[in-house]
Amino acid sequence: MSEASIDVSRTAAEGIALAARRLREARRLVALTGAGISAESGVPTFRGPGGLWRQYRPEDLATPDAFARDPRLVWEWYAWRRQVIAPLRPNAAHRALVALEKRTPEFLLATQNVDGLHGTAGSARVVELHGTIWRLRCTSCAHTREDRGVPLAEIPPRCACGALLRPGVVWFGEALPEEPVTRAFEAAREAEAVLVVGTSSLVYPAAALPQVARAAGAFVIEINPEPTPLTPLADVSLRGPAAALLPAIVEGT
Ligand code: BV8
Ligand code: ZN
Repeated sequence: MSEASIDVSRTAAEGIALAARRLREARRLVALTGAGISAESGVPTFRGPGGLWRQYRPEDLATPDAFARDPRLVWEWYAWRRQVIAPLRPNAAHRALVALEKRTPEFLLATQNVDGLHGTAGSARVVELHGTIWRLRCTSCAHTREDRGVPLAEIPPRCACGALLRPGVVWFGEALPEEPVTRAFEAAREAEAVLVVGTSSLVYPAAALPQVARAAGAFVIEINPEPTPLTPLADVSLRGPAAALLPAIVEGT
């Protein structure tokens, strides 16, 4: 039975203090982030109010079928997202995770985000479970490159070999990159605490990470303005925005 279900009257301040204590005591930590941690930097979340683009849902565009059917449309969506994200900066929540990483002997940040803001903020021990919007890779040869050019020279971009380039992200129905997933789940099995920030906990296998950590005995801390399917499993679930709550917790550690 998680502590959250024992004392539902706990105030936010008590939750923050408990989370801060657990993070201070932990030598082995895993953090899982989703689109919500970048919301206060201005990045539209996937499923929130700003998540729609023209009349399309992300789930309809972030698939190999959509790309095969209409590569130009899918690239117009990614080009728009690159254009929106390019000028944006990390926020206090990204920076709080950098501070936490520096003071935790074994720390791993697993992000579902493709915006690259954790790296820009200075996170070093980070795995991008769903890839990055700043990488392009060829649909035919092995060519892959980092490309932060905004706007892109041509849409859809093409490889020197003539084939289409695609965004270096993981689409629905595609396997996640093996090395980041292995690192993330190994760390989750060893973690004493897992910090879950700004994710709707709907997309697998990323959403399984906190559950694996919990099954191995980790203390589960969630930060989200809304409840999620993870909330009933969390030891502490703090209702609020990451850029306010995360610094408060990390400063308390
Ligand atoms: C796989 C990259 C198997 C691209 C993304 C049926 C058919 C096919 C597949 C499936 C199926 N049923 C289930 C599946 C599996 C599927 C899945 O889980 N689907 C879900 C929707 C049910 N998963 C997959 O397909 C994965 N692959 O299973 O492959 C396989 C195995 C072997 C061989 C072949 C195949 C691939 C999943 C990855 C998909 N790619 N993105 C791109 O970004 O363009 S997922 C997409 O959702 C984003 O990456 C995003 O990060 C991720 C999760 O969303 P969130 O980050 O949580 O964002 P969201 O908007 O949902 O929520 C934001 C949250 O923040 C909210 O809770 C909100 O309250 C909160 N918030 C808002 N403001 C703040 C805040 N929090 C804090 N502070 C704030 N200020
Ligand atoms: Zn090529």
